[in-house]
Amino acid sequence: MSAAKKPTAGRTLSPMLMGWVFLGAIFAFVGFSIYALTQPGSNDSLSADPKPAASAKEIQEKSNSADYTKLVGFGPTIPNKLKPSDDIPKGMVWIPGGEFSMGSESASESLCGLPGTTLDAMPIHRVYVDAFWMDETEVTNAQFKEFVDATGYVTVAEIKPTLEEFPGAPIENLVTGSTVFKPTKSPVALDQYLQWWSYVPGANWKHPAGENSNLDGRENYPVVHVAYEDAEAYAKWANKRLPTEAEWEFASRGGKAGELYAWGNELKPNNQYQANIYQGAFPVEGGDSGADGWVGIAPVKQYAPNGYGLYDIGGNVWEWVSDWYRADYYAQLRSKGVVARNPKGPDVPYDPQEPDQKKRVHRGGSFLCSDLYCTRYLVGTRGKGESRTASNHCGFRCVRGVLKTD
Ligand SMILES: [Ca+2]
Repeated sequence: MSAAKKPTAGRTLSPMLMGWVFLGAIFAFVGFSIYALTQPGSNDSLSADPKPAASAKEIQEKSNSADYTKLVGFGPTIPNKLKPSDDIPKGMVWIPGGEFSMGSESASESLCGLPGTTLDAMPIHRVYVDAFWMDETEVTNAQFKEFVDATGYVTVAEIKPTLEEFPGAPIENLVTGSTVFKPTKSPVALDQYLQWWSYVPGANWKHPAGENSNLDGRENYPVVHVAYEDAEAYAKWANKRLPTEAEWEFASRGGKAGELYAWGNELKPNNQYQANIYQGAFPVEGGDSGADGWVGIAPVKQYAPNGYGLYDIGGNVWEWVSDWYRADYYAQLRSKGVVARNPKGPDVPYDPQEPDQKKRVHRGGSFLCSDLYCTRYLVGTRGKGESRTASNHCGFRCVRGVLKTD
């Protein structure tokens, strides 16, 4: 993000809205996750610990004595032993909770053509989360429609921007819409993301590509074009909530410890893709070969679930979690020298690259992530987005907490 792309407060709007002179500012946060895709993790103070990783036994012993901070690398995942009741909520799976090592490490960066992918996901630190239920899939269009039909809820992308939000904008430019990926006609430098994202008038969850598109045949696709508050409203209606970042990562690791992906350490075990990501020249028209079976977004449940029965926990669409984003949050937790218990994120958001924006964390990566460009389907890595900004590659799933285990 160059200094010229000064961030603004509020949601993403069209260049038409404020005039082209503000293009940079507007697209500075059109690209919440674009931004996340393109930018190094952020804080230079988050450096890798040079010490070699200890054995799992050593880490477990140290972890039990709350002195694990003398060690680096991933320790074991120690799930709670409590079993779920027989009353399984529809469409949810049991996540036992427990203690685990959270984050990513510098070695993972070698997997990504873009440097800095894991910086804000370091250092690795020990975390404990209670047990909970989690939606087995991202919330679908059909599920979101049930919510809207029952409540009359209107999403942020469907609300006309006002002059109060954007003082000085020409009246004719105050139009509803959202951010849509548009592949480029020819190869472009990957540091110019404005070239493949557009603010599309009329785009919203019911019209994902713009006003002439609809959801016919897309009932089982993840809902997109939802801002954080839209996801939160759905969760409340469903008697659920959004996961914390720690809950999300515990769940996504599927009971395993320190592996690169939600499904293991190989991107394509037995030469089979395990998630809907992007293969080929990014972001060029026709560049995505769809070798994983899908070009663009896919219906839910097209790939095998992870160890806890979660589908598409990597790839397909980014997922909102409830934590505010701070680039140095993991370093803060680690510096306390104890296992972080049910961490809920920092009290105040802060992204040093766009300090005026209030961002929440995104997790999981999307159908636009590739080894050339993003790789944030790496299970320990993080994304981020301005909380009122929606796009066609970000959705969510919910959780329901049921047990206290301490
Ligand atoms: Ca794909």
